[in-house]
Amino acid sequence: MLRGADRAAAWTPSWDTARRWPAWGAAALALALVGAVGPGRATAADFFFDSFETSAISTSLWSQTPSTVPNPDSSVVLDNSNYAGAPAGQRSAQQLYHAGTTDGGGVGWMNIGKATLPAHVLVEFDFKLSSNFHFPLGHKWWRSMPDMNSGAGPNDVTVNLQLNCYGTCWSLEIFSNSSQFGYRETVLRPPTQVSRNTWHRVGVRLKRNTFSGSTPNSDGEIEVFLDGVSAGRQTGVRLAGDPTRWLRDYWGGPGNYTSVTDNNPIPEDQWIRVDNFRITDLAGGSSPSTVTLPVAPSGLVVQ
Ligand SMILES: [Ca+2]
Repeated sequence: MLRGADRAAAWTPSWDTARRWPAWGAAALALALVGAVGPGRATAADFFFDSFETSAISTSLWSQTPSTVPNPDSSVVLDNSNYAGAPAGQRSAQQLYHAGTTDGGGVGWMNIGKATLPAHVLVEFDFKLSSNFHFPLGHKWWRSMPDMNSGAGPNDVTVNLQLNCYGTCWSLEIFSNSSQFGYRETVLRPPTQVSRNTWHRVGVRLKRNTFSGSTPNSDGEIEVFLDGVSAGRQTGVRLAGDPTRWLRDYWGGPGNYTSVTDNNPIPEDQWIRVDNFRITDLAGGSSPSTVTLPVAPSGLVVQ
C-alpha cells in the first residue's frame, strides 16, 4: 500500500484518460517503488474532516455565517459508513428529500466564511442513497465558491459537482469569471454507476491554475473519483481568473434536487446519508489521502 507521501507524489504521473487506472510507465513505477526518499516530495494533509459522530450536525465544524438557519430536513442518524477502511463510528449525516420535490432541498451543513481552500485539494465524502432513491435528470452534489453570501463575483470561480443523466453520469462544472480575461466554462462529464443502499465514496480533485503576473494560465486540473478510482480527469483547465480569488465556501454534501427540468418529481420521501467528509491538502502536510491509488507491484526491478 502506498503511504501518504507516496500517494501525494503519485498525483504527478501522467494518467491515461481513456482508462480508469493510471498508465504505469517506467517513470511512474519508479516513483512508486522508491518510496518517500526523494527531496522536495509533496505530502498530503487533512484540511477538514467530520465523521458526524456528534448527536447533531456540529455547529463548531460547520458554519453558515452570517446567519445559521437550521434545515429541518438535515439531521444526524445512526448509520455509520462501512465503506472499506472508513473510521469506526455510529453516525452519519442525512439530508431528506420530500415526495413531490422537483427542485430544492439544499444541504443543511455548509462552511461559509472560513479559510480559503488549498490550491491543490481533494474533497471526498462517503454517501449512501435510500433504497427507494429516485434519480433526477440533475442533482447538485457539491458546490464551492469564494463567497456564497455574495454569490459569484466578476472574478470568481464556481465549482459544481452534479450527479446527472438520471444517476448515470457525473458532471463536474467549472464556471470561471474574469472581468479582464473573459468567462471560461469547463465541464467534465464521465459516466458512472451509483447503486442504492450501499456506502460509496465520491471525490473531487481540483488543482488551481498558475498565473503569469495577473494573467491566468490554463494549466489547472480537475478529476472525479468514485470509490477511490478515477472516473475522469481533465488538464489544461482555467479555474481561477484572478490570483486573489479562490474557493473558500462549500457545501458538506448533496444539495439541490433539480428535476424541475424534466418534470419528474420524487415519488416518495428519500434520503442521502453522508459520512467522513474530508478535505485533503495535496500541496503540503503529512496525512494520507483516502483515495486509494493502484498499488505498485512488488518485487519488480526498474531498469
Ligand atoms: Ca460516522
